[in-house]
Amino acid sequence: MFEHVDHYPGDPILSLLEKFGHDTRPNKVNLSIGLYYDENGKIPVLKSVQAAAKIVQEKAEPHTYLPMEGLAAYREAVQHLLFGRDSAALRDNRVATIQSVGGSGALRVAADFIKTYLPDSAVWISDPSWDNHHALFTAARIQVHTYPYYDAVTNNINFGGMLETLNTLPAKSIVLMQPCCHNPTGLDLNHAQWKEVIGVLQQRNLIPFLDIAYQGFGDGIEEDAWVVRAMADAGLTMVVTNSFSKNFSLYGERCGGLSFVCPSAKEAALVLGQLKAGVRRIYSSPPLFGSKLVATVLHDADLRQQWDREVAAMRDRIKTMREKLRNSLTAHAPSVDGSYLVNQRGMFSYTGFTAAEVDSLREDSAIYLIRSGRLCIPGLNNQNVESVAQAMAETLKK
Ligand code: PLP
Ligand code: TYF
Repeated sequence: MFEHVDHYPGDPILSLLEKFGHDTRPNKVNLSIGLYYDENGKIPVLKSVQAAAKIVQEKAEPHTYLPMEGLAAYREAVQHLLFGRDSAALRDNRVATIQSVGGSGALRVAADFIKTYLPDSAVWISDPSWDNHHALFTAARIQVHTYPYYDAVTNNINFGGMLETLNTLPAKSIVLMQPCCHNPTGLDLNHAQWKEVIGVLQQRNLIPFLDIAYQGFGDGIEEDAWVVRAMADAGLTMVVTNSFSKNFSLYGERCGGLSFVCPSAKEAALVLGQLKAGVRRIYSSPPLFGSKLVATVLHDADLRQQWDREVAAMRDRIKTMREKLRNSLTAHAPSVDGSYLVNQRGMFSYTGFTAAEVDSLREDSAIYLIRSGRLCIPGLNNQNVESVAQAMAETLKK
């Protein structure tokens, strides 16, 4: 019956994690999958989230269904976090927001909506981008194209190439961009460059799709939402997907959001209705527990402050590890320019290492990067950063 079913080779990132698990070398270092690890190599349970869990537990509310669009308090918190409390779009009721099954679920529900209501629009993603972007839109039968983003020669953004391509796109094309901490390159546009992009989006009547999975890991929770707010304030019609997997360390609770900023309150109401219908057809309603945790933290002044501090601690540790790796690498290989390590932001650095160099690091030194050369900074700690730098320097000398 199922002989004809295609073999699934697995997700390259998750397969590599499995391989790491089977590696028996005691000094092995995992710098592959995008998870935030603390200084002790553990995935943290945030104190603010622990306190919220206690509050939720003590209330002992029934485990009832959430509505299709999710928990109201959670949806409001998502809106304030992304658009700011004083957002004109929110005040005018022009934003339709649903709770989603992680950031991935938001992307898929958005993709289904786009396929139905903008059937002629293709999606343009950065080259490179998170691999799953391609898969999620293709699954919804949407055409996916890429715009230039990473310049391997300069290890920087090819902004000219990006703008040139955006300037050729037909009206109503969807342009997927990451507001901060770009996965996989760690390279973000600066404000001046974003302003230029906003100009092109307006001029050509393009639809920005902002996917923000690392809010707070770049410059700060508010700061990292800058372009979301700039685009909303510029009056653009746009889609925003967000994930709390990383900044709440709530990976498995599947907490995300999907927001459409619409030209009018009437359109926002129509869009919300169809997003609910889309959810109903796929999974009916989102999970309850994680949404209560996030809503509890974000609506309680003390817990919110505690969360801000905990996100700041994660962000600062990432920055410290970037500096330490750069300093040690420069000490071991003075001719290597390691400045990219401190110029890139968020969880990831694109090292420019070739697949052969990544293989050599893994086979000779038990250091695991993604074959694209992506290095996940939070896998570093004070115990391993020196030996990683040394191995990187040796690999570059080979
Ligand atoms: N978007 C980007 C850029 C990501 O890196 C990720 C996950 O790491 C997601 C979306 C999906 O997030 P989630 O794990 O919440 O589905
Ligand atoms: O890019 C990453 O490493 C994260 C984690 O199927 C991830 O996005 C990787 C693969 C996957 C889900 C999450």
